Amino acid sequence: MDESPILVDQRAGYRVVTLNRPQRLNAFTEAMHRALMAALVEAEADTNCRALLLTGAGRGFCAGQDLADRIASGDTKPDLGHTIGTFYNPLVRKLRGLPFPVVAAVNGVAAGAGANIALACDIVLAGRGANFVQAFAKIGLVPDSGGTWFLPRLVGAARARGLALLAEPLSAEKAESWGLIWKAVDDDKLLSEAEKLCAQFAAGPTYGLTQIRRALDAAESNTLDAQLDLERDTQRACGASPDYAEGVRAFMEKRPPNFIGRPE
Ligand code: T3D
Repeated sequence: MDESPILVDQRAGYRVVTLNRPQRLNAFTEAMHRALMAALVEAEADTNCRALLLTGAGRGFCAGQDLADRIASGDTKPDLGHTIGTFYNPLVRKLRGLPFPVVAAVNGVAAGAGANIALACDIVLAGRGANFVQAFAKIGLVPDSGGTWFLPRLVGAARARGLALLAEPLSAEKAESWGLIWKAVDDDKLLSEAEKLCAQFAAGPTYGLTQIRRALDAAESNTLDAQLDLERDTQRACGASPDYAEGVRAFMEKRPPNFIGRPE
């Protein structure tokens, strides 16, 4: 097994990024944070990259913060606000702001920040053997990496409270039926299904797709009035894009569109 904490594989039009500390269920160390951020920045700078697949090596997706690093600090009180501000929050912001869709392929347990980083992705697929655990309450913490924001919005207040306060594992199938994730799929089909989605996105109208994400995120805090204005402005920008022109032409000519993925 490669020792690098993050593996990057190039595919036609997208990248597969794998969290690679399987012996610790891909728990986050500073080195893994830095390598993951570098991989995302590099993908963002590559104009040929039009989707990203995030998954984990081994039997887990990600077990959140590596707690061995916390015990190592002994009696010294760690400043968790510092690590959240330096690593976890920038990671969630980066995932949410990438100029292409991000697909999480949750291949096993997703715990603590690992669960919420999956939820920050645009589409979450999970193998039927996977589960999601808001493990924070078990160690006296609160759901971070956007957990307190994502959970009530995705599953409603009562289920969000139950998940956060009880820290019980939620199976992939229940996560799908609760609306926490897009789909639970057979474990042996997880990667191929996620790659299929990425290939679809990589051939899609990338600019328009990211504008959909932006509009849906804005809707979380906008009034209907403000959202209608945002839809008008976003549609104006999308309507001026070459992909819109191509999409309409292709429809009228009864052929598949050939999108370039850029706003101009
Ligand atoms: O600190 C900050 O900067 C603040 C930010 C916090 C963000 C957070 O994510 S806080 C939450 C941290 N994560 C957890 O509390 C989850 C801890 N892990 C677990 O509860 C369980 O391991 C799982 C439910 C994820 C999986 O259980 P299971 O039974 O499938 O596996 P296991 O046997 O517990 O784990 C396998 C190995 O991975 C084991 O090592 P060993 O005994 O084989 O040498 C275990 O210690 C290790 N491991 C799992 N999670 C972590 C970990 N090692 C370090 N840190 C972990 N988070």
